[in-house]
Amino acid sequence: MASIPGHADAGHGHEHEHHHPTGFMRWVTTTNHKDIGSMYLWFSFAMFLVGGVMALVIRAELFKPGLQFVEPEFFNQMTTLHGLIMVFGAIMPAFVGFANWQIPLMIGASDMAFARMNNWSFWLLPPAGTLLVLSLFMPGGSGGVGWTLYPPLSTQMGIGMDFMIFAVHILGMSSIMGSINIVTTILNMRAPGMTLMKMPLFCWTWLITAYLVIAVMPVLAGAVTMILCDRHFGTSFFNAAGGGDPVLYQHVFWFFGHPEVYIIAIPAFGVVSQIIPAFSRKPLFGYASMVYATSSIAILSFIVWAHHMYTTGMPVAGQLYFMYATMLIAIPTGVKVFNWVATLYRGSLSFEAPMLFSLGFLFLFTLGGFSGLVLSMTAVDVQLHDTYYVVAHFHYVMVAGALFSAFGGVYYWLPKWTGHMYDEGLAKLHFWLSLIFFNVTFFVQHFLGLAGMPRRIPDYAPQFAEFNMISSIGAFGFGLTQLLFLYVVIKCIKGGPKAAAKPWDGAEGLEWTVPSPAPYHTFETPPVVK
Ligand code: CU1
Repeated sequence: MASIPGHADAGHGHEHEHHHPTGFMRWVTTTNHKDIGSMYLWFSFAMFLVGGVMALVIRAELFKPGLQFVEPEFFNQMTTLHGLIMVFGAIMPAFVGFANWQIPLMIGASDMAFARMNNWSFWLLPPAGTLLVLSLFMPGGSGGVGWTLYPPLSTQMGIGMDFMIFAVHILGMSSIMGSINIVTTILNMRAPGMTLMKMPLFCWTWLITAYLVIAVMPVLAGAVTMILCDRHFGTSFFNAAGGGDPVLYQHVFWFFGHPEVYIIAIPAFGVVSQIIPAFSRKPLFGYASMVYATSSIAILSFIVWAHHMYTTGMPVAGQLYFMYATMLIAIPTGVKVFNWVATLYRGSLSFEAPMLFSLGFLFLFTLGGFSGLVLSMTAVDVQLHDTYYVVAHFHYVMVAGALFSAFGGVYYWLPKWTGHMYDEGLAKLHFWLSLIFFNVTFFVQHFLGLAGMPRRIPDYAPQFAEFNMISSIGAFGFGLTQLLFLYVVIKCIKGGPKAAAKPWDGAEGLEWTVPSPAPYHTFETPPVVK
């Protein structure tokens, strides 16, 4: 214990006075994985609200045809920042928060391997989030590039782009350091007897995700650095007039971008793989096949990137390759979905909020997978490219997939984190309202896309009016519902019925997917060293 530098709970041999900072300084200086996990989760929620307000600006403008509330230029900045903030500021930090809280507890480690780097990983996030938002206030604002920052627009627009490039660099550093911490912790700090194939599946999914992060975040950094060079240092990577090619950016970006989809999805798989067995009172079905399927998804995610680029004019051989390679991912994904269903089969099921969100995840993520399969087909995608069908598809994966899983994880672990039970009635209400409003918002967007409505456009032809009105009503309902989530969480932190050592009828004992005894640092014996 004492060998871990800066561990907040551990007394340091060389420190004569035991001064523990309190209040704000405690959070600034903490090296404790639980503190840092909480900060990640709160930061993520704050960014979720910021990105959510931007989504509501978009949906308000699209409520009816014509221009109502905002200028087209501002609308385009909203689509750009909404995407960047949700991907890098909300979803990724949320799952790093879960990793910080749970991985040391699950593998029986005293803390994360590099406790001080952990602090730094987190504290890079607030300045990066601030830079993203500040880009809005620069001359030209955040531009209309979208979260993908495509040239030529990104090489020509105002100084807001430099803010976003800097933010992406810092966010990348943060997630790479977080991932190095996770890999090192899992590989070096497991309790005796906990072999890799005995780890709770959440640890496996993060181990795999961390490798993805370390592999592709530098690629994104390279892509935006090339934009920076084209902007300020006279290069022509993406400038046709100087011998470059804007399509090169798309290749580099999506070599990062597709694995990024799985950086978001795979930890969500991990959370759901903890919850479904606990509320089925059965061990996870097909543990080993889950590990292999998740690894296969991660490997395949590197070789499918150009399915985002079918309309750039690829050779037919390239189109066929990327189509079939993309379809291949459905196989290991199917293995996972069938394993979750088999875990449910003949289980002793109960339907508390974590289970409800996991079942919502299972159903709706699979639907998002199917629309992904539709889009993987080149001939179909050429029709649907940059339409609302794509927007509907990836929101099923990102919101009903990653976000629902995160909600489930918060409710599942909240009794352990706070010592209190949350208000189950309100949490169930949160689930049902989220489920209904999510589908009201996004299901109709499939129809808009099939009818040809383009994405990232502030105005539209009158025939799209009805579905847009429905979608906007759903979006405001979904947004308001999340204030209920905030209320339930705060209420639980402040008090409520005391949570039992095993709040879910002991079923979470199955969190250890093997019959071997749990490691000694479980929730029951928290690793507090005086
Ligand atoms: Cu992709």
